[in-house]
Amino acid sequence: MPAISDQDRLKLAAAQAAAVLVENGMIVGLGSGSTASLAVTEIGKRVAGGLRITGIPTSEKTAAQARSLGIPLSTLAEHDHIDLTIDGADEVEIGTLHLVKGLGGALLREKIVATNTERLVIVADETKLVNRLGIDNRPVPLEVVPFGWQATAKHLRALGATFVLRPGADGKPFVTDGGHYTLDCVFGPIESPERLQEKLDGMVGVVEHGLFLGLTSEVLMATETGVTTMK
Ligand code: A5P
Repeated sequence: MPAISDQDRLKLAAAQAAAVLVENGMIVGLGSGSTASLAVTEIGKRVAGGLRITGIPTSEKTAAQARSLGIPLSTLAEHDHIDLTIDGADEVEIGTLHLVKGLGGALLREKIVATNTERLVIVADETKLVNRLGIDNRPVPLEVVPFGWQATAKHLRALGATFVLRPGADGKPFVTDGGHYTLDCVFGPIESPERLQEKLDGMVGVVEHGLFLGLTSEVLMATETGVTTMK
């Protein structure tokens, strides 16, 4: 078996700490990305041991993983109130707990699930902690409509962003579960995420963006000294 990296060890610690928060009878949002996937595995072990929950997956990949573990799944059509969602993040802003999400390619469904969740628990390792979103030119992913995406990109350029149209494994544009393209946009350090959110929310062609503001209930942050809860 390949040796587990330090970062993977931290991801696992956060995932395990989150999985124990799941209780019998809960409707549970199942996140996407490598850290959330470890949490799904842990939840799967508990379901195999008799825990009864219903999962709402945030991506086709997570749905497939959950099915393979025997986690019963449903949809927002059946359950529009989710008790607890466990998901990862690409950036966690210290102080506000604002997030950037979407490098894993599932931000639209993740945001729909997060918005309908009572308690959003983010699992992350310390590499995700930032003083300001967008620092070090980290990108904010955007799901955009393929039709006329170049025109949408022109408006993003006017906001001062540089961007990359995310490629898929086949070299063609990556297509999300919702059939959209992803633009990974660099805005630089984001002084006012709220102002940027307002601009992106109002931009035709942008389906959703990776700024998750005011949605997080708590972050389970794994560091070398243990997992701390940030609220
Ligand atoms: C998926 O679209 C993302 O929002 C992930 O939650 C995020 O990219 C974190 O992924 P990792 O846990 O793999 O870093």
